[in-house]
Amino acid sequence: MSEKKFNRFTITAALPYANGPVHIGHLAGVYVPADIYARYLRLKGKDVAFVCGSDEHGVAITLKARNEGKTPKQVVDQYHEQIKKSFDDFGISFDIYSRTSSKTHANTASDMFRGLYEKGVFKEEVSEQFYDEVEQQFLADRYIKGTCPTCGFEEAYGDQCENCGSTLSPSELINPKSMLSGEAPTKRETKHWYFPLDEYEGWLRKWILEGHSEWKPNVYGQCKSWIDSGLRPRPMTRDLDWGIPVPVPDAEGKVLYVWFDAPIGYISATKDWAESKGKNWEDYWKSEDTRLLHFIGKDNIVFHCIIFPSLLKADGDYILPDNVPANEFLNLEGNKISTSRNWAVWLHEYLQEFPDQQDVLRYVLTANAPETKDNDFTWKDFQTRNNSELVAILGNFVNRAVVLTHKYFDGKIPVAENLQPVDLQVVEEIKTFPDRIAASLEQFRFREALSHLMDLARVGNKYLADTEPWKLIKQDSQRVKSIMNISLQVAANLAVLCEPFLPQTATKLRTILNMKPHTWEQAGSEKLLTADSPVEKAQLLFEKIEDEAIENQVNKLMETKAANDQQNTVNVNPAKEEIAFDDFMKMDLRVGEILTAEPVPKSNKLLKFTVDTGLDKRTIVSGIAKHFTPEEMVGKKVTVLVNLAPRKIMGVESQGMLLFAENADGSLKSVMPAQDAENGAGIS
Ligand code: B3M
Ligand code: ZN
Repeated sequence: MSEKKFNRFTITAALPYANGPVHIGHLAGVYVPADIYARYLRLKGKDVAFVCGSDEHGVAITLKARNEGKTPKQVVDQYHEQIKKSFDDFGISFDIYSRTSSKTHANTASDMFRGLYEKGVFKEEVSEQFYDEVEQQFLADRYIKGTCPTCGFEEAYGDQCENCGSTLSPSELINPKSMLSGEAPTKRETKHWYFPLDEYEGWLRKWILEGHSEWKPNVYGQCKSWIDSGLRPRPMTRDLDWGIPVPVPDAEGKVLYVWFDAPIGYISATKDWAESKGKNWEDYWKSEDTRLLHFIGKDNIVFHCIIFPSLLKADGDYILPDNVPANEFLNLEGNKISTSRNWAVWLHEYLQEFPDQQDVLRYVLTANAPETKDNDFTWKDFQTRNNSELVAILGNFVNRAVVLTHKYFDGKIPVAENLQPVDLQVVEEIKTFPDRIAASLEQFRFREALSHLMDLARVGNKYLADTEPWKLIKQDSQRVKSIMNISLQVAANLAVLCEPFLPQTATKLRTILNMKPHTWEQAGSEKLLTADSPVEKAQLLFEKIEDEAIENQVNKLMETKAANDQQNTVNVNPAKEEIAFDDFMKMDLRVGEILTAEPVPKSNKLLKFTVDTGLDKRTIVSGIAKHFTPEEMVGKKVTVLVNLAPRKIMGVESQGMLLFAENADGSLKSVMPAQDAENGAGIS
């Protein structure tokens, strides 16, 4: 497919929900790679529409508004601006950053829905949905919480368990509760418009599984497993009061499903952009010589590869994505990034702490991008990559080339003459880089592309180290002229080729070298800079990051962790139902002392104790082997429930129970009476 001749590119980047700021996971997964690609294409002189915008509908927004005591509109207005600014700050070069609350979008999405409706594509169906009797409204999947049937996590959402990752439907939850009123939801009948995805299965199989085997394995694999497990009709409408009203008769109180309207946001954004540029938007969406690419994270694959293309196909007039280079997830210091748990590096906070160092983050996130598997961001790695790669390799090379030119030649680019084999070899090497980097980019291998770029800086460093101009300058300044010229040409090539990855650095480099922007095709030459023109005084491209700055970041995360843990402990297990005083008095709790302790054979959980209860010495079995060793228990005072009916556990009769405290993470802590409490003393 990619050999096809494309004259135009429509590049989309997932529309972030306007319900929170953006973090490094967003950048690494979607926006940096999309931006690298768009910038690269522009440098190649291609016609590019790079579009994005805020996703402002759906339950993600209404839930946030509810939690913050705001209206959905207040929420999206606030975050839209913040997100837009972060993207700007990090040089994400969208041609337009739009929003799905725009007029153009409401019209585009409504027209699309109506068009499909009039073609008879949708099936109307009445079904039972969860309903909150107190709040008098239907409940979206995300509004229902309950116990996950797979892992037992009690806070699973109706559509997904965030603990084990399984996809759920609300009716699978054990003990479902409405998040609005907290009551158990009832079921009521409601009508919705379904898109018959099942009818597209054959077509999808051909189009993706046969036609797009070049897609990244993680993307292709996910598509295949969806298609193989059978596709079902999907409702394209929802009972909600926030979104685009369903534009057909008998649809009061219903809005378009956010995953119907959001991808259409790409089209409406393109329309607004085209209009402002005097272009025709249809060229970018309906012309076979346009290459449509969706940059997304892995959780959006099914929507962009299966559902949205099927809708476009049903409409009939649109081109389909030629590739969907989805990334996996970026974790942070070993844990999943989580907005609700504040386990993230927020872009606006990063810039407060590392002002003007956008490119460092872009670099690290690209070098460590989760292209084929989930990856981990650590502050230590961030520091190392900055100090030993950006500073030591790229920054150091440019700095030496510029400083020496000033020292020896008054800051004027000297002429290269009588090139020696060592110079010619560098000239030959320079020529290979544009194609090398491009080949990786064309395959969406951004990490590899970036490492090629750094190799060019390495070529420069090695050249200086091999030729040692500082030793030659006294006896052969003519020779040094050539060396400095070639070195600066390497730097100039770096200025062009680093632009997609490190746009801020590219600008700085061009300023230092007094260079106009060049195209990708012009790079690869040892004649980018003209002899005799001046270079500016050296300015450091990157600065060393000290341990202290890194420790601060790590400490900040540790504080977040501590706060989360504390919150967890407070939140564990809601109170049990009330009991009468007499019920409590039935329990005979005593101070006991562990006399002996040993593991129960064939069990990795159980320990068997002899306990002096003051009344007698008896055997008690307790499931604490994962938390305590037998040795550490001997001699300890314990709280014992002595009048619990005897039970046989793994063949051993246990006469009573030892009491422990259980933390939210399941770890057990002793509940120990004071060491001088006497065995047999009653606890009440
Ligand atoms: N807002 C979901 C997400 O942020 C969604 C993407 C829409 S892309 C059309 O994961
Ligand atoms: Zn689960």
